[in-house]
Amino acid sequence: MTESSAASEIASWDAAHFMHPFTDHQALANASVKVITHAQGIYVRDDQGQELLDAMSGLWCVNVGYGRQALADAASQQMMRLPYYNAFFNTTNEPAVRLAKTLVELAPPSGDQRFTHVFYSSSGSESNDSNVRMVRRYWDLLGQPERKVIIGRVNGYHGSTVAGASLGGMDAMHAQGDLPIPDIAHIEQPHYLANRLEGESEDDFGRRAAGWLEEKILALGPRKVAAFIAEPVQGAGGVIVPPKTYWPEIQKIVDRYGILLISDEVICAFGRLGHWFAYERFGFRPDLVTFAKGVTSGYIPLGGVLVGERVARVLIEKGGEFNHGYTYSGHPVACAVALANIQIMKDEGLVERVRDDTGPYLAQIYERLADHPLVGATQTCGMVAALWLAADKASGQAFDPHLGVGMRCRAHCFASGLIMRAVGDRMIIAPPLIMTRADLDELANRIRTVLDLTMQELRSEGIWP
Ligand code: PXG
Repeated sequence: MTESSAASEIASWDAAHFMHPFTDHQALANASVKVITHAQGIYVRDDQGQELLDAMSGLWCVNVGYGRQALADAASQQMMRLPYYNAFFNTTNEPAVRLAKTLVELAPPSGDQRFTHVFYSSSGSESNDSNVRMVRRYWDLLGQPERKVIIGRVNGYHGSTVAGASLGGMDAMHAQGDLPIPDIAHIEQPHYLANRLEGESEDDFGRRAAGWLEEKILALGPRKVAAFIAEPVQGAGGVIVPPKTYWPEIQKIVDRYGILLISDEVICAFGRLGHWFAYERFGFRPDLVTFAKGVTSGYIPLGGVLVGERVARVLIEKGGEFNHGYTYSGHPVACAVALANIQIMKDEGLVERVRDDTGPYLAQIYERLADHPLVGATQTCGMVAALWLAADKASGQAFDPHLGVGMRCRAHCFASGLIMRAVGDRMIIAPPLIMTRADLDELANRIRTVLDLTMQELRSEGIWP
């Protein structure tokens, strides 16, 4: 069998049997599927031999890049020593313990509390389900069972399970399957370009956007509110970086009403924003921190929650048995890979590199890309960035959404060997943290090329002057 006949079989079996996540399968059948076969460093390769610069790190996760022998070795050695054992019935395993200790040591103190414990799952979605269980149990144990409502944000993303999708604020997800579940509420996102008032400064907007939390708490009744959950920087929503006044004001409000604060750092932790955990960058003090993705650089599924002393003490000292957990909580192979991944990040100084060198350099690159006629605005934070494609740069007028300008740009990206994601007309990236300045220059060249190609296409159709 030749390689290409094998490839066409894979594509037809894919259409016949594989139900993909978040996919319109009829549209996929018409578009034809791309089979990714290999990856090395910052590049992935498909079955046609095309090499693509992966500026999305897979799906916001391959922080140390592809092809790391140390991670494969950690997995295979752990598989041969102890591939699996549960942590339910007075048993434990060494990688899970070592990783929990490592994670709480990496997490900076959250105000006057420390992170003391880790609850493990296998994904971000499950971790947020665990958050819902822990938050409700916490308030029950404190004799305030009426505190049930968890407030999330419009356009926030917290996963795809029933609880995760409910906490998130994606209309398209809520429209399928009667979501959100009861006792979840949402406030508007701190998206300056979309939600500012005429003449309002970014700082003023940040404080006003945080004020929506207080308004919601008061509308619900403060004694009914259990927690607020948010991403430090919204990822799947389109890389929306809040104004610097936002998080300090949110902190004041959660303190004022005594509600728990959950920082969903599934994307933002493990160096993505130049810190091990993003709450440090924004200076707020969460009680629970959701993690997944970058903890293993996506080499193997692992997620979890860092549990601060405030919650851990109540659950442990007052709670008795917590009737919640997964077969794979503390999976030894996943935890061994995470330990090896964190070791690579430490040895190569990747967190500091993003904070002091490549993060600021990416910001410079995006300032220059903002000059492109098609770009209405840019935002970066550490190693995430967004380019907003606008119909009129001067007035900031958006394109008619029916033109699908973001999707057109994404098609040019793929054709030109670059992976960027389109969220509406926001083109977003989250490149591997191993990228050097030279890699980022190459990325900038490819981005400029696809912007030019997109502009030419719009011009040829009379959409652009
Ligand atoms: N929280 C956040 C902040 C996330 O970004 C999850 C939770 C859920 O994690 P799992 O491991 O259950 O997928 C995520 C995941 C996108 C996209 O389109 C983003 C995610 C997942 C799928 C697609 O950008 N983030």
